[in-house]
Amino acid sequence: MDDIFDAIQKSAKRIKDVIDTKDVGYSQKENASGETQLELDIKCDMIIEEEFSRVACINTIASEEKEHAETLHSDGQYFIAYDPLDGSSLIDVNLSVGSIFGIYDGGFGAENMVAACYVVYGPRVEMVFAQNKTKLYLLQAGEFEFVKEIRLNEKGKLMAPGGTQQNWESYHKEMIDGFFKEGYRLRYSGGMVPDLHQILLKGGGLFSYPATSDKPNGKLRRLFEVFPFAFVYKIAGGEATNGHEDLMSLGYAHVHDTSPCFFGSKYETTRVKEVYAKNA
Ligand code: AHM
Ligand code: MG
Repeated sequence: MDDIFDAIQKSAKRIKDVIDTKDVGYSQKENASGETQLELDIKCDMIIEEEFSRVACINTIASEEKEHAETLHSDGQYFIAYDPLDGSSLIDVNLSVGSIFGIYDGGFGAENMVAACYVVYGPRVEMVFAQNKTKLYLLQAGEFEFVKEIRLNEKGKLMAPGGTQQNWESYHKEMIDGFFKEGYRLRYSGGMVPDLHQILLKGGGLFSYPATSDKPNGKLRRLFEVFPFAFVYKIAGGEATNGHEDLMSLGYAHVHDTSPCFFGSKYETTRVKEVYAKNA
């Protein structure tokens, strides 16, 4: 696992350099989810693949930018699913973006997840690594330094409600409105990494990307986005649900499968489950 941690750090430093220097024009390709891939997405994907290919314990990788999983070392123990540059469309307006990694032992699937990690490229570069604890690191003078362990409060103050509101279910809208009436404050940039990072570091709240009429299975991908953040939040003392089930109890059929998702502290996720149970 140390080798993987090291390869993620190397990738993050290289990605930071690319973000700082690379032209961000659109390329002509589409990724497996049918979205336009930025040249930057492809470059970041290549960096991570290159770093992971040097780590013998990594068996197979799956990336948001690759249609299929790829085997690197057939006798390796770990399977890693990653989103090389989540929120990359925010780069041209200079908002924060991130890389997300889910580390699985013996095969992909939430039940095999043993660690999860994300990197936020903002005014500073920070990394959160969750294994038996959720730990925050800061990139300083070329090295990632441990800062502190992160723990969520039972109840937070922030609300990050994703998805197009016009396409929300009415009970979902009522629930979100209810949180705002209770005093929650809106904090939504459109990048799940900085949005979830903010909630984690400010003690709690709720991030949601629900099922909507245009996206009945949500938008966020299980292996690269949903399971890793579910793991990070649960280890930090929070919860992660699709409204009915724990996100970590879900399976997947295809590498790019999505799921509605809610991540937060216990107070808010308990409300989500109550509201969704009534409207099943
Ligand atoms: P991406 O992987 O193509 O960047 O998409 C994922 C991003 C998340 O960071 C964010 O929470 C979500 O898409 C926002 O979606 P929307 O634009 O529908 O609000
Ligand atoms: Mg993404």
